[in-house]
Amino acid sequence: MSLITLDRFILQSEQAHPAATGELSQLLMRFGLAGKQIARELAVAGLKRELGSAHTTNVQGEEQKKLDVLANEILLETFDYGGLVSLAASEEMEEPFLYTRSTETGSYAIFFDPVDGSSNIDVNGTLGTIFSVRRRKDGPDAFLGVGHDQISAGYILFGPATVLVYSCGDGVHLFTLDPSIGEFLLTRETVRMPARGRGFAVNEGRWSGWTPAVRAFTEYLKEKDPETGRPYSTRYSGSLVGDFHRILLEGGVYYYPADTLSGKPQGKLRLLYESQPLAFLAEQAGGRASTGKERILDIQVEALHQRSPLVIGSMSEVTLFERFVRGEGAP
Ligand code: FDP
Repeated sequence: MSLITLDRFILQSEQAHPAATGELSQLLMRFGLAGKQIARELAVAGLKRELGSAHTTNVQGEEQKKLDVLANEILLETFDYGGLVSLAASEEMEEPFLYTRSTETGSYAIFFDPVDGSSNIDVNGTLGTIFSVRRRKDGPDAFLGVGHDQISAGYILFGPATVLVYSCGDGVHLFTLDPSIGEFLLTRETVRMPARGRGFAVNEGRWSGWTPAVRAFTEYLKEKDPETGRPYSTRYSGSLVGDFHRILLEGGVYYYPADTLSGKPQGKLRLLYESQPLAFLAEQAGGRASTGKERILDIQVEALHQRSPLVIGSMSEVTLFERFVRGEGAP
């Protein structure tokens, strides 16, 4: 059986677009390279005593772990040659990083969350890197736009295996790292998210800050009703990438709603490098992503670290969530 590496798959996919310059292909391959480097650092961080706090906070006031900072540096360095990228923005940097050597040539802007699920770092839990690619725009607010501006998005999941999932708008494709040859190999092409699942992922400890509609939806999922397949099972890992990956494969729903008691009226997740890239993947796989009222990809981003509530997953559960928000309840 011939092995289809990530690079081979990307190059073969490029042939379907005769006008392609090859730049996007190069850029996507670089995310594969960065993913391998981050995976290596995560695997040995405990041995090298690189776990724990960096004793700094990011722009959102969240504690930065040493590995958040290291993964951010790896990603920045990965795109610092070849003239592909003019701007990078990340959860870990207050302002966008400008690649001064590529100001004129770089056709792309990239956005990433270097280590998603940071609270899992010190306990050897599931982690992820989320990325998004847009065409470069000029001007001081070059990152502003809507989620539909994304031309590619993906994530790397660091679990028992390291998995890379991406889409360029032609379906969602899944690769698994084979450590023995140091290559991501195609394991599933054109992944389809089940239209309905049996699990839900939410931090229920935040219940007291939720709206009555979100509470009612959660209660509904937990009620016993064999006819509709309830109760659902709770599956929450503390890593959005880990939880989304399960939902991509098995169906179900993840939500991080507004939480007024914790001072998060817009929820916790950031549009540019968390919600919109995963929304792009969800829709490409046949699922949905919403705030509860509005499609995530339709949201006009007005600030680099802008947050919004997120409900993402199977068509059936996301639609049901929206019904509860409108006060309609279950059909
Ligand atoms: P984290 O801040 O720990 O990096 O990115 C936000 C995120 O992780 C998600 O991955 C995760 O689902 C969520 O926050 C966890 O937040 P709570 O601890 O509030 O549940």
